[in-house]
Amino acid sequence: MTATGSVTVIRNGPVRVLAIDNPPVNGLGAAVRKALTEELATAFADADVEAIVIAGEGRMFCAGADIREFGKEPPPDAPALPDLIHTVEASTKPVVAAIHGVAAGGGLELALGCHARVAASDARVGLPEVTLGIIPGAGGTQRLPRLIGAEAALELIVSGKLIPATQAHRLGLLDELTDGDVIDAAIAHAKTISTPRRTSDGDIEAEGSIFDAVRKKFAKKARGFEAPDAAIEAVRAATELSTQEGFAKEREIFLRLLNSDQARALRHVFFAEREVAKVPDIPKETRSAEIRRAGIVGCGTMGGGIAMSFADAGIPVSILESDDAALKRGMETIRASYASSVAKGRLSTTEMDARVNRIQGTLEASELSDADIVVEAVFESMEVKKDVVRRLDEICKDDAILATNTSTLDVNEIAAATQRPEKVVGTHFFSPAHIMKLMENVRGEKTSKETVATIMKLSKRLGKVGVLVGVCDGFVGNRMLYAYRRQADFLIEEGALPQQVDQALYEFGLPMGPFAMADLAGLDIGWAIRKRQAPTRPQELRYSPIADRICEMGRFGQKTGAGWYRYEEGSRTPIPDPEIEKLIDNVSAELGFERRTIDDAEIVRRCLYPLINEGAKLLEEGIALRPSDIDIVWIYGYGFPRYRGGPMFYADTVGVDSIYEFMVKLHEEQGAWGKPAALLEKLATEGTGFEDYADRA
Ligand code: 3H9
Repeated sequence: MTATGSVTVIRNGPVRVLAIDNPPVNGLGAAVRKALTEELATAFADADVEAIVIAGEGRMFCAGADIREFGKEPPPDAPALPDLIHTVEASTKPVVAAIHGVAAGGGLELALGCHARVAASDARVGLPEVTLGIIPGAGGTQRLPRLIGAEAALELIVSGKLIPATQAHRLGLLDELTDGDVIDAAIAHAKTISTPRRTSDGDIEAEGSIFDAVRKKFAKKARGFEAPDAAIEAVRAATELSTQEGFAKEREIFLRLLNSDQARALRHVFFAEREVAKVPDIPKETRSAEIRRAGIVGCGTMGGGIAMSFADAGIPVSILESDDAALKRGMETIRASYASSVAKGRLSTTEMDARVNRIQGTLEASELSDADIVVEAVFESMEVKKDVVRRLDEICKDDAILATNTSTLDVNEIAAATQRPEKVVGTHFFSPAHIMKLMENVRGEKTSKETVATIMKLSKRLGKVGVLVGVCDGFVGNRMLYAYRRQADFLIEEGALPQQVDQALYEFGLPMGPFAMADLAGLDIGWAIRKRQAPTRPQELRYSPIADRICEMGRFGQKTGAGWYRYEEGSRTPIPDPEIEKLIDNVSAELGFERRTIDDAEIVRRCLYPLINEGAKLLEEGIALRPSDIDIVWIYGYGFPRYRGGPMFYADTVGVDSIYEFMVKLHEEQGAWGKPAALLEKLATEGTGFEDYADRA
């Protein structure tokens, strides 16, 4: 890989200003590190230079190490970042960081090596390394605690969050804030320094309890992640060892994590999150429509949540309902949801009022006539949806986009019910829609490029991650979910229990297993779909009757206090139920299964490999654009553990060949349910994986 970037002398007086110039984020790649080392040496040697300011060109100060350099062979050229920062800190001439935009990771570590930090008051700073599966590896875990105390440093490093400059200033991380020119302010500040203050000087102490406290605080968010614990270990070293020993300890941990599976997976997700917004045949310059007003049809759970997403993003929205009582109920749910955010301290009353005021409930369809987009969120039935879009087509202005929030239906058929199929698109929100970040944006055969560009941009504006997918039953997420779910049902017929399947998948890293998830979502909708599909279900394929029997008992999940589990009054904790175990035993006997012991590893393979196989089919069919898009769908829509990189990345870590072999066997046992995807077979035969496939595409 060619190292890019340079360092420019942008002001040349007694205070020399060096600016990192490596668009788009001034990453500290090898060329930048070399150039900065050379410019510093020149400035140190120049008797006319009394002090130095380090700044960044363009949008920000610096986003840290160049992540693309990680894990590459041969390793990048010297100087290494820690050495460069030691050089800065050791300078006998004052060095000041002038921070605007963002100082993140190695960028902030560089600033910590400076003798003072001046920042624009709207800048953000932080050490997000743990989000990449590593720890700050250029002195951050040793210098930051010495500067702001171990407790505050721990919080910043373990959370991985970027914080506003104002907060960083209060913590003592930044010496000065300015609303004016940050370089002018840094030059003025540099002139006031007589003796450089080195952040790494001296020892610090900390109460032992702070380490456990932070571990506890982040336990839920950090479950399964290796880096947060490693970061705690590094900060503890800052409080127990000498500075030099601490630096060595930090480096050792950093290098240990750098090429771990988790760090590779998290880097993959970092780039996947950015790639997902790019649509190969739709260039960035493609015209997109401006969304000033939105309309929603249907004030149920989905409609209400979608309306809140618009209101949260500052877009006024009207919700249409046909029934006055349903509208009142829906609006009340919206208000209650905002009020609960206020009660939890997540929202101010003023902000709640502003958001509620942006949502207008109406019984008059004509109120949607000036909306730039209308999202229908009515009952999941082709006839109902077609009828709604047909009416919208008549009411809405000519250039309005008509979006359908279907989770399974054919968007082409829905589009064909209108005179504007090029303006029809699927927007599959996930429930609860104002919280879940995923939007599957479904491109129909006739959806125009402008409509796609508008929707992808809108997702971002709504604070969502939009993934562009093609038309098929269940799109990407749910189609893969069917394959996963089916095997979970079969496993309990063969010998496992719901709680064991759920536990194995929870241990794998999912937020909950399939049975607890079904109880949460409600079992009745799936039951209705299965009943509808029953006449056309291929009789030769295996079918598990257990879910239907549970519904026949009137158990629809949490909302009825019982489903796959039972629930105590007012509690959401699933309790294994002997009645269900008896039912499972009976079904096993009826179907002629001799129940056997099934271990957790088998459960994970049985549920996940068919899911991955379905992902390969989606790629083959062009429904998903890239393996990494599928990973994003599963991370954002279903809580697939980010540190495993998503199902397709995980497949590569397991080895596509072993997944293929597994599917071949399942095919023999289960017929079409186990049929290996042609792409899986191809990659297995080649001895490659989904990453190679993506690189070639
Ligand atoms: C580190 O520093 C380790 C050290 O402790 C120790 C070393 C020894 N490298 O996000 P955007 C690309 S680890 C390479 O859309 P925004 C990104 O892929 C690093 N590339 O912009 C995208 O490319 P493309 C710790 C990077 O304005 C483009 O830049 N630092 C890097 O929405 C624009 O990015 C971090 O974890 C990078 N470091 O957000 C910070 N950063 O155009 C990571 C970005 O081809 N970065 N790119 O798709 C961020 O969090 C955000 O980029 C930031 C700006 C908030 C800075």
